[in-house]
Amino acid sequence: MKATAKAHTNIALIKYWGKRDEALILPTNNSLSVTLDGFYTTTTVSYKPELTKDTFTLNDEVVVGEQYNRVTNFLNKVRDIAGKQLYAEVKSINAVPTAAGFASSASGFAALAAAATKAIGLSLTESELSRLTRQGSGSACRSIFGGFAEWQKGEMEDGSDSFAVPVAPKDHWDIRVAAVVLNAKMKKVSSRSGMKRTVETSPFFKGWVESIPSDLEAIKQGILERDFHKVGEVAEANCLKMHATTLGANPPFTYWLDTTMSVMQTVQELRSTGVPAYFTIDAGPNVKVLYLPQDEEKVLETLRNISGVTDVRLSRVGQGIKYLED
Ligand code: 2P0
Repeated sequence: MKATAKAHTNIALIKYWGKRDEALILPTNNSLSVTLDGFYTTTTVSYKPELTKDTFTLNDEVVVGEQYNRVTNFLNKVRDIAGKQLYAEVKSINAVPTAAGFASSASGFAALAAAATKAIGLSLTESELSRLTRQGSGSACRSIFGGFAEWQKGEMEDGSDSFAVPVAPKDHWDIRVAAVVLNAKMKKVSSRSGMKRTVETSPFFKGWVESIPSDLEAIKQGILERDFHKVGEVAEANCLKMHATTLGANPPFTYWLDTTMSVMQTVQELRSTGVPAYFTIDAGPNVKVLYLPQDEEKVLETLRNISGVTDVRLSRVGQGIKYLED
């Protein structure tokens, strides 16, 4: 009744931005991401008859409140599927520096889903695991797979066809991602509430959704052909479109800070000097930069010299869910 799993974060190149069903976490559009090896969560789940409720520690600290509720609600789904009403001790270690602005919910829920289902005796296919993981946090369903993965939104109202599928494995292509950490702090609109406000109020949301199929087709072709310019161009434009929808929301908001803009402009300038580098940004101010291995030194040096940048963390393409021996 005990299992440990490791899952990596992912960065979306085609963003998940908008839900059509908030309870089931069903998205309005397909998204596509690359799994990253530098940032991961390792989670051990042990079901114990003596427990009267679930317990959850993150980096050895007891977690309570909303974060705890999301974990225990997710475990309820696992218990329902298994038909076993046993409480669990959940211990997670995050190797996702929160300052790097990577959503730890992706690696967190992917590792939790894998460990919780294995420990309770379920043996799910990767598709089944991805579908279940989605109900913990949407972007997490893509972290079941390594390399490049697409979350297919599905058509069914019950979410049965909404899960991620692999697009290309880890070893298909050695691209790199630099996470650029900024020193500024801001009052954060969570991705959950930000996308909700956008869906409900932004007149740009319709255009966002309509633009997804052609972006997806182009980026998948670019990935399969290892066409870095194509992948970078589509990813950067898709990110800008996502962020444009927030400016149209009521009340309007943006995740960008002045340094976010500096990094974006520096990446575009770098590109004009012949170094292929492209940016993408999630629901926060930090920027992720895509580049090729041969340009690592130049990209790193350029990013580190931007005023307001405190750290740059590098990552390669990562693997999918891994079960560890207890
Ligand atoms: C993504 N983001 O595709 C997009 C891009 C943020 C911007 O997925 O409500 O934490 O748990 O399903 O997965 C962040 O949203 O939201 C996210 P929930 P999640 O990575």
